[in-house]
Amino acid sequence: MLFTGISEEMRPLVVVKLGGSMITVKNRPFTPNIQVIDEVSRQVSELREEYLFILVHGGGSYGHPVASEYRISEGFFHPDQLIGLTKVKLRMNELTQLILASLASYNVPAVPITPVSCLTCSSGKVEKFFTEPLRMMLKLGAVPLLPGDVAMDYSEKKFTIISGDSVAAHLATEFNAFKLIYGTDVDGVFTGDPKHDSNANLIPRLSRGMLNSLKASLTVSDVTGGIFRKIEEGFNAAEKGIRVIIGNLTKPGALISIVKDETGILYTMLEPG
Ligand code: IP8
Repeated sequence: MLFTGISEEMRPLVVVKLGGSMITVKNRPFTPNIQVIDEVSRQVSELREEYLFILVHGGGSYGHPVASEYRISEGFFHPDQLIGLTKVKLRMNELTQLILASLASYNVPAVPITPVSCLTCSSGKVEKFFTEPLRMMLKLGAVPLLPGDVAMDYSEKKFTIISGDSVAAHLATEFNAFKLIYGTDVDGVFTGDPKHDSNANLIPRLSRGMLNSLKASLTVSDVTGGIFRKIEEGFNAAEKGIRVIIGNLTKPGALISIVKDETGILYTMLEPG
């Protein structure tokens, strides 16, 4: 059966990636940012009257330290890495569970879906993704919730880490989302690191042409490539007509403002082309 997006009578779909930097305390292992998680849940609950949602979350201080200890994203080179798959899953399941409980407390009917069970990769990139259960959930108005995850890989890697950024971009494209929002703990993409450089300026509209100079001034900080992975995946979706925004979802009310195009909120929009 061929599917071409969600039928017109349904609410517009918003895909939100909850970045690890916003939902966890990044420099404190296995520490959630419950306040932020709860505030996002509250906003999703409010927005659900008008929009459908797919929520994707990153690893932050849960998934990344374990994935990097076992060098999972480098692929299989030693049997001792296998228990690392288990340990990454253990930690990511914990984080998913916290988000799920928060969403449930706001009466959001979220259903967790684990990417390792429904997608395969090739050389670290999503190759096949069985999305039928998600489509069926969306038709009912349920909210699929997916983490970045370990994934099996057809190349000599054998396994990899698939970033929530890739999962979110893939799903936004497949379901022809109205918006793809990458939530982080800063207002968007800056000319430098806004946490350490007071001269760094927010880039309100980012095009591919600006990437090379940015690469010289920003660093990559986690096992799945940090901000550049997000930007790269975001451009893939933006070039297919999806509005892609990178914004600060640690601010109360920011998700509602971004979804509804309210004025006064700062963010970076990716410019296709
Ligand atoms: O934080 C990676 O997802 P991301 C998740 O979205 C793991 O890059 C398992 C480290």
